[in-house]
Amino acid sequence: MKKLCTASVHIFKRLTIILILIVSDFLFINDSFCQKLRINDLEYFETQGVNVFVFSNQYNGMFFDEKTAGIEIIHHGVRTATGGAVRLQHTPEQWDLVPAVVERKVDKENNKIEVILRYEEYDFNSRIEVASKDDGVTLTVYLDKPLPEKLEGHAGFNLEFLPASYFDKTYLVDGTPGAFPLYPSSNTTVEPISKKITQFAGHSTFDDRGRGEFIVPKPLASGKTIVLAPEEPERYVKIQSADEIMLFDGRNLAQNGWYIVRSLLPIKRSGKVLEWYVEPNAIPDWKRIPVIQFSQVGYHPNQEKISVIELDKNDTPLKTASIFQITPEGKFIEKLTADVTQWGKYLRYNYLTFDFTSVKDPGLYFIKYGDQKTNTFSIGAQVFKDIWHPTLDVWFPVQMDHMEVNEAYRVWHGVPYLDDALQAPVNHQHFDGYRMGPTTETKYKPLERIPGLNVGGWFDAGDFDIQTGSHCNTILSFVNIWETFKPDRDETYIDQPTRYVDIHRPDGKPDILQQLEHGTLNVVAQVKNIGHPVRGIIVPNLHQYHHLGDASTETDNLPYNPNLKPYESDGKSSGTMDDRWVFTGRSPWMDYFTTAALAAANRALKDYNKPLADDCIMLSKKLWDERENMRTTVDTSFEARWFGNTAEMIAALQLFITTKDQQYSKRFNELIWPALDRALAWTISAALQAYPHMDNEYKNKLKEYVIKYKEYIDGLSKENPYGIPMMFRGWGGNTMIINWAIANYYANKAFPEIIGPEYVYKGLNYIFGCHPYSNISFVSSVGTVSKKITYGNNRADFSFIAGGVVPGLLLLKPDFPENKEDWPFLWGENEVVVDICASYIFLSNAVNELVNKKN
Ligand SMILES: [Ca+2]
Ligand SMILES: [Ca+2]
Ligand SMILES: [Ca+2]
Repeated sequence: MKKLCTASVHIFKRLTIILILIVSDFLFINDSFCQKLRINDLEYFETQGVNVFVFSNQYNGMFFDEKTAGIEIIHHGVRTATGGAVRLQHTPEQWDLVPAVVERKVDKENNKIEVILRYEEYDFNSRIEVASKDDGVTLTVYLDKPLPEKLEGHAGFNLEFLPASYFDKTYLVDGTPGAFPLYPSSNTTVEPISKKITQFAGHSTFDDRGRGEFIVPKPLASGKTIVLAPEEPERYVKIQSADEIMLFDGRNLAQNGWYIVRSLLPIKRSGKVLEWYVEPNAIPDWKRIPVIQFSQVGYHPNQEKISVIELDKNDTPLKTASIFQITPEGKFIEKLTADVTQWGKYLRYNYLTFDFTSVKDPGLYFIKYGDQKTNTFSIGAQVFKDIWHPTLDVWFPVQMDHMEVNEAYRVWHGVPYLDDALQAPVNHQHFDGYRMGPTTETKYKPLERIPGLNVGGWFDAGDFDIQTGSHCNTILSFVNIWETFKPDRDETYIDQPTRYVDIHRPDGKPDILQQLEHGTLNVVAQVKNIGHPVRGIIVPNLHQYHHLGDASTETDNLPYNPNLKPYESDGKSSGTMDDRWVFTGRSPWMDYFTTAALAAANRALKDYNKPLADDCIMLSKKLWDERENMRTTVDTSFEARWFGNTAEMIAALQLFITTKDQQYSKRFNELIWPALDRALAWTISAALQAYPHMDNEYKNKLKEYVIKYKEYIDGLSKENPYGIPMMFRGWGGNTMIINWAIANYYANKAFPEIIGPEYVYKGLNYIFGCHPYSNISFVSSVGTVSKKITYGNNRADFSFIAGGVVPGLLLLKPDFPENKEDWPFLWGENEVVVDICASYIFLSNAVNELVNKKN
């Protein structure tokens, strides 16, 4: 007889033990009935405390191995395992080949999921069957044909475990103990490059310094039974096989590697070639602890204050929640106990709301629900006053390209990329999404030096490229911030001639204008020296691209000299081809977007840096006029399809605001109304930004759209308990939520009788902690508890850059939202990018203005 599963015990809990035993003897003959892990309606294996996903998430080909695909385990509420698949390396890196799913079959009746995986490059298929058995699953690999010879000794079945989930814990391999290494220091060996399975498109993450070799990690341990964290019921996993199982540390090759459990597939065999039994422990009747979600920054006294409480679906909601004030004596005073409201189910959790709007006394508070107490937060008139300071004071300075950046005793980085930049070669597919077509679309020959580009700009994100598109976005935000709020905050010393930045040191100049100038300098340099804006500027080699550390060491900072040998230098130039490349393909989208950014920059810079402001408007008009002559061409670029002609609309608007020339308002009017009809939520912000500059006919007509827009935003509170637009793609949705709240600010400003200020606050409350999964503030160093681990260029230190706003929640399909705070390397959750931070500064100022407005 199989061991009784918990669920069955519940069914029979009113019967006597004897009756259970008698009944069970004939009822439970069928294996599947008593298996703990059963396939649910969402087509993954589930028991209380353990979920096993089998390719619910697939490798998408965009950034290759994102550590969010394959067979994955959600273990007591935390995703601890990923990448279960046939793989071609012991410890696959991001750009190693990933298998495509040819077929996925879910057999609910027999509790089995089967996937066929394919490596096109090797014409190699494998079939994996995952089936519920006892307290775990079996993972079985079948081959129709023996392994291709080239994959012998390479192809194996891997399952990856999150290092952060196993830090400070131990393992047993056939009874032999070991501790999981906090830092990688296991053994490796070097093999000739001829034996290497080539990475994506022939790129290489490894700089072999011309030696024709690569690194192969050796296992930490190997055996037939591996037990992970036997001491910890929440993390205990047992893996058994008749074949050898190895345990690797993937971090020897890449800091974002995981611990990997792996068995090589046998050579010259077909049929069933490997079987594992995997048993993640399930704590009986486990329930996830409720998460009380609220703004870590706190609340203005007059603001609506609604906490969202996230419950395990097996949890029984309590009737009430309370809020306590903390006195100067350290005493807790209960201010309010009120009924909670059931919102219902969203994704995998049940939600309650707790309204404490009536609590208005300034002070420190915490919320209590059952045994759960939150950390402390404020209620006060000034809670939003400083929330954008870390972003402008610290985050933006650290991102500044072509500058040395100092902060007190710390140098964030030296002056990088003085060797910018070479014309990218034609017909080239780059690994970060950049592409060159058959011509350069410039006067420069492939790999010829384009002068004047080693100035201004920001590192796009956790990587170091200059993306022109996000620069235009950021420039537009900075102009809007300056024109709307005039913040003259000065806490940064920025000296362009000596390329030196000093954080927390005023220099008599507003930082917003200095940052705006810095971004504009690079975009202007592009248009001046190339003739049009480019897609971006980025290192050519993959072994440079994954750079972690000081940006000034990603290249050698010496211009490339083909007369020298690689790694050879004459002190002024070098023979190493490491200078960044300029991807110069021209697109209408980028032209128009740049037209808009430069037209706007002219206004904010004209009293600050007149020559640069003059260049901005001159180049903006030049791009517009050239585009007018080319308008008949159909743009099939990704950006054009994605953004439609909103970029042209924004260009026309910004040129109109700057020049007051009617030709631009005419074009804006031609474009805006169809755009509003096509995609109201996406274009309302532009329409509202135009509002103060337009005539009464425009204003009256727009009102109808704002009424419709209100219906849309009111509908959001039926879609999720937060009442904001949640969006789940391969990247968290915080940018969209911030931009949504900004649109609501413009709507409130133009039509306060239709759109109230709460629609603006909601977006910021979400960013500050009233969001699924956890209640952490998504802005590092803002709020009582905020992101301490993000995907910045210092991510290998498990650290953050103050003021950075992360993308937020990633959805692991079908129902698992995630934002890890113990692992920085999931870019879709934790990578801070320039444009979101500029939007965040705008929204922060907007909320400050609104809460302090006298009604
Ligand atoms: Ca990038
Ligand atoms: Ca300053
Ligand atoms: Ca160089």
